Amino acid sequence: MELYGSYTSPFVRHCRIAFLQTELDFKFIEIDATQSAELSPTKKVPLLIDCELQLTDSTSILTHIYEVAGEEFLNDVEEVELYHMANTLLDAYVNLFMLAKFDGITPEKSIYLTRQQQRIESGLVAINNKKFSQALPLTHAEVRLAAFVDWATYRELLSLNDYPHLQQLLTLANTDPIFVETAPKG
Ligand SMILES: N[C@@H](CCC(=O)N[C@@H](CS)C(=O)NCC(=O)O)C(=O)O
Repeated sequence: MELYGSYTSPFVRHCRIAFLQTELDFKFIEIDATQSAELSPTKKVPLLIDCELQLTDSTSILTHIYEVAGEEFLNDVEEVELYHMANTLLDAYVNLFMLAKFDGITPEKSIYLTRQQQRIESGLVAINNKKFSQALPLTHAEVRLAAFVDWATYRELLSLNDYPHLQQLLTLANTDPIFVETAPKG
């Protein structure tokens, strides 16, 4: 299987973590935004190619990886909720990050970005109030959440001072060698 992506994307990181955890054979091919726009119809990373199968979203890629490995992926409703809530906030953050980077548009200049900012703040408070694993292994949703907060702190978009449970989760995630090995770089 070939996984296309960047070393910074948290969506790609989750797929790399799944490959390393399941020990399935895969080739990682680093691509930039221009290449992803050419290779993927969604113009996003990750992209997975497995013979005739082309998958353009981290959730379908993870579903495939765990299915091939014969392992479970997201079958508890609370876990599905946390996983998608983390994705909603991550999408909002990527939106903020991209608009600031490419167009110089910040929430002060955009009503919709202000709403995205508010979504992130209320979402983080709600997620921080949830209960998380106190020891490894993390659930799939917790891995997604840890990859998200690690990326947002790496990009200096988020400080975890006001979110102690998220900080604890990230500290625990960083005791997992695979999580550490896949940390954002570049
Ligand atoms: N729903 C997608 C989101 C992927 C995504 O947003 N990837 C970002 C990188 S972190 C991207 O490629 N963005 C390019 C763009 O927005 O043009 C998934 O789960 O794979």
